[in-house]
Amino acid sequence: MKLGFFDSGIGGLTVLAEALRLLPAEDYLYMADTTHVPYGTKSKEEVQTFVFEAVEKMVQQGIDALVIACNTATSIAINELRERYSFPIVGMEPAVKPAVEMNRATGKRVLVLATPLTLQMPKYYALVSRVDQDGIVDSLPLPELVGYCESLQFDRKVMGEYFLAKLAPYDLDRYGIIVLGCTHYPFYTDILRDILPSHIEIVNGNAGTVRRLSALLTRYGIDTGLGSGNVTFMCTGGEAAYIEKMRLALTLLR
Ligand code: DGN
Repeated sequence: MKLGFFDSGIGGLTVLAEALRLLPAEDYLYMADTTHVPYGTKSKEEVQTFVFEAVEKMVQQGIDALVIACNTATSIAINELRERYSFPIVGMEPAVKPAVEMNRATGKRVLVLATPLTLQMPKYYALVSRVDQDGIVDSLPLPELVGYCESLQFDRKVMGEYFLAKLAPYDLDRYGIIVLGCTHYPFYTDILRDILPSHIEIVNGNAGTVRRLSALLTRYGIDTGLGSGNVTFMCTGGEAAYIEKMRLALTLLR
């Protein structure tokens, strides 16, 4: 049994790392679309085509379930993928709902960080309209951050200054939670922690996604617990150096 994880680049590794913690006895195939990363600044039609092509390559390798470990790709292609394939498919959703619920008692606001494309999609608009009755959710696109992450730019000073500049227009005393709505962003959780006031919580949807995956495997009657946590890495461009980069990046998360 093999679980497929897909992202444009290394972002989905933050979800895979959570899966390796919660479901350690499975085998994994991780695919990065290195030919087209980053997605968040491209058109909806382009990204949809890229996702279909990459997922088809994964299907040819034999996968029993798929996690679209990318908020951008999920908001653009998840419904069509579910129509094409009969195995279980789980997507990402910015953790806005739990954040709003957690903040209800404090009266503080929620700030969602994500790619421009995720924040522009009707799926995101529908999510916020559904869960944000009190109008406490603000959204901040970070178009450069996936690029920084892909080049393994984790320097605390450089990235701390980047986040401080982006957050400067916000009165952070009014916020209780920051939602990381892109799977690349949890690589920066520690750096964000350093620069944010201590009352602000940082949340992401990774554990929720893995729990949904686990529930779906049970519902589909797929045998679990028979693997060894082995991860096979692939990328659409086939670059050996990128596969090494993915291995390295995963060690940063474990
Ligand atoms: N990791 C992707 C996401 O969660 O949206 C970012 C994709 C990209 O290439 N911008």
